[in-house]
Amino acid sequence: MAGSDKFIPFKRNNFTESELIQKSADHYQKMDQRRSIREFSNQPVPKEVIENLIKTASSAPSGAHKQPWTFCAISNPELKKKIRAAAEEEEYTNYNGRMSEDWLKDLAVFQTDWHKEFLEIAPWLIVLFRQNFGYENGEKVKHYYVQESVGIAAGFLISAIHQAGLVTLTHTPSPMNFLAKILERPDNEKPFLLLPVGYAAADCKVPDLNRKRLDEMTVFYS
Ligand code: IYR
Repeated sequence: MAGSDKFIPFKRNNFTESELIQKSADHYQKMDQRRSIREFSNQPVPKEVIENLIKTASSAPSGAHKQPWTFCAISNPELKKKIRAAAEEEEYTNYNGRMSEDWLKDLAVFQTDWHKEFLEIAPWLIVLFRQNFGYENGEKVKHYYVQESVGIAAGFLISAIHQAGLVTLTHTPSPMNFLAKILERPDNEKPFLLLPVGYAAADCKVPDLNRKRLDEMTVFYS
């Protein structure tokens, strides 16, 4: 197992109510500034930062603590070029017939198209793979709630990227199996998300979106 079979003391916090209110409000303010970014600077980001981001993502909870994920971190220009070419090929087909009229209409505000230059400009690409099952000492082992677990890890990763002062985009070129091929992943791994990571371009603009109000998305049962 990934750990011992003992229980150990949990180092708990014991904040006052006003501390809780302050801390949660501060965190909300910070997280509310996060935006999905498609215009990246090519300014390098140290590998150590990427390592810290991935370790944070892997602190996410997972079904039976199986940690059913692999993070591929790519700064190699040749690989980024290959990934861009393959993603653009799929996206070209998507934007020219594979996506419905409704879908294209819903995307209009984002002004996206099949061009994905950010895949080469961003200093890092992180490709998150989900492991449908695992291998331990060459034996297949079961994984549970894989989608949920990897989705939560992706959320942790996006949050960590923002906290570090960098930007990303949850990019899902579809279909995405070209990523498993290019990165030569084993048969238990399927691509889940592709995240370019870096600084935003100096002249970067984002769509003017609103977030749901609390009362539009919350039901209290007090
Ligand atoms: N994968 C395409 C299309 C796309 C789909 C959704 I849903 C988005 O929120 C944004 C884009 C692309 O990346 O352009």
